[in-house]
Amino acid sequence: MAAKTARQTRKSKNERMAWWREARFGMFIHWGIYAVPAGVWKGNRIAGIGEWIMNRAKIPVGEYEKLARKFNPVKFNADEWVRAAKNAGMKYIVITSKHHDGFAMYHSKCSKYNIVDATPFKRDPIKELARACKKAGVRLCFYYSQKQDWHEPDASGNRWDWPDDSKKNFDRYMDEKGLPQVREILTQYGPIGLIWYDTPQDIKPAQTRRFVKQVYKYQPNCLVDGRAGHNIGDYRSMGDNQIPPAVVKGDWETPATLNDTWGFKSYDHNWKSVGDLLRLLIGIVSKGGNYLLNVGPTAKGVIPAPSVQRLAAVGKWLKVNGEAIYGSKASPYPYELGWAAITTKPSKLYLHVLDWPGKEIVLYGLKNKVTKAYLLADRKKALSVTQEYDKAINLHTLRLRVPAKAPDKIASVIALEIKGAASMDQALLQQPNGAVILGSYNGQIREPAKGLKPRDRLVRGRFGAVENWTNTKASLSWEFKLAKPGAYNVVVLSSTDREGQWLAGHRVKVTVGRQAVKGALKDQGRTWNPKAPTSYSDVATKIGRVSLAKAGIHTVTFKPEKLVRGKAGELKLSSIRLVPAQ
Ligand code: FHN
Repeated sequence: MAAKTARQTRKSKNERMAWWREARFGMFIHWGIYAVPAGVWKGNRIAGIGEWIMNRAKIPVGEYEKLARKFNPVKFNADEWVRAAKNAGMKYIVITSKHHDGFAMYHSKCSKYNIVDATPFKRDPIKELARACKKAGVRLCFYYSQKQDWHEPDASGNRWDWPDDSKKNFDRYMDEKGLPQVREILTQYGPIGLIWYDTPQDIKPAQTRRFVKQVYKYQPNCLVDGRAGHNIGDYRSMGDNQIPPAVVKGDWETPATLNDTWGFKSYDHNWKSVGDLLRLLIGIVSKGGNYLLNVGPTAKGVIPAPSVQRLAAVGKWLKVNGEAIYGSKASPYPYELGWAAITTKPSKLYLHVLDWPGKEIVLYGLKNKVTKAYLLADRKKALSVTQEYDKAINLHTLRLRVPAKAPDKIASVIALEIKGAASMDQALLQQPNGAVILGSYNGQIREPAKGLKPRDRLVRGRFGAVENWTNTKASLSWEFKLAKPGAYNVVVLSSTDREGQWLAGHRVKVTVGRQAVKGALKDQGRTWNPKAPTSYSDVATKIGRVSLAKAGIHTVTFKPEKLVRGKAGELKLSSIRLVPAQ
């Protein structure tokens, strides 16, 4: 009967997704009894993310369970948490109702292993959070680990207590704990925005379908994230901290950390700066995604102050510039601009300027007529606009007169009111400061069709670099449109590994039209790669200079000539840059 009612009241996909598409920015909360050890077990710091301590330290269930008795978050205040989210400009909260450790952070009737029955706290924080969210107009959503449950012999993940996989009966686990708990979280706390399943691992399609149907059965308009398994769900989840290098069509979200852990770790102080967070937010939204940014409260129930402070600063920026984020759509330009990012709304284009050039802003490629331009920080003052079109090279140029000093030192947003739907040149264009950025993610891979083993083929890495340069038969090339003829230095940017290790010495050749420059890669300076988590960076090597006499389309090809091998792995090419020579 319930299922029938559900079907009758289910809205269309667009209607169900509407709030989420409008929201763009949400708070992830990883909170559990793993906050008690906070990354330290028996005096040893356990490497990796905090909520994985049970697994990383192979803590037997009987011992881990005892943490519940020490979990007494007396400082927990639901209104304060919701205020932190609201102050940050976040529109939804996704909290771990049960993570991989199997401990329910709400009052579960089908497992005593929950915060009300197993801890001295005895309160149901989810009930308090639901009330606070309702009051503040923030959507409450739940994370639920559907396949891994290290507390249960029939679920996945705990091989230190139950090594024999053949004895596991996952359907039994689903019937006895998984599905009943999903019913509980959907029936005990009012309307839920979405269920965030995670790590489907080897779950079978039929099992995923049961988990997803369970959601729609009890709350037909609740969304399901992209990690339920088998590409079933309402939107796509990127990998953790994964930012795609270019616009991605469809609905997607990046779950991301504020430091290097999800669950609280007492000694992880590697907080991203406010500038990093804003650049990530703008970068994600300009590519069409939602940013789900995590906080990991302590065992006392407090969101760490460095998180709260940074979030408040993001919220302050959003108060001025939120129009360019909430409900906006991805950039109509398919490449990263670098100096700026673009979002759009009907008849509007927002230019988020990250490197303020002073006095004049030039944007290439916008085809629409601009009827009005102003800073979101100073809406009343119209900016003077000129638009030109160079027929010979088919190049549209927009010039804006702007204040010499950036109104915001991280990102200043200019709103452009335009005629018609935003439309931009789809060619890779030179940057207004003269640089040409050829990102590996949009380079064309050329490799012999035959004779290369699959393991020797190039791959596109998660953060846009082209990786696996194991041989000298492959190349990467681009076409771009040059606006300003002149002399250019050729700079190769290659990525470090996760630990910041990088291998020097690869000999490479870059051909620009008929000119070729060659050289060995050496570390001449590093830049943080904003698309990757903090530990990655790009290493720059200038390998020569070319002279480009004519404006218009040019071709660039990158090819390795000799590759070296070492502990830091192979070459990972991030981009080639042509930088105006002084
Ligand atoms: O294993 C989990 C991890 O603990 C954390 O919850 C993240 C958040 O996206 N998801 C899994 C790893 O991808």
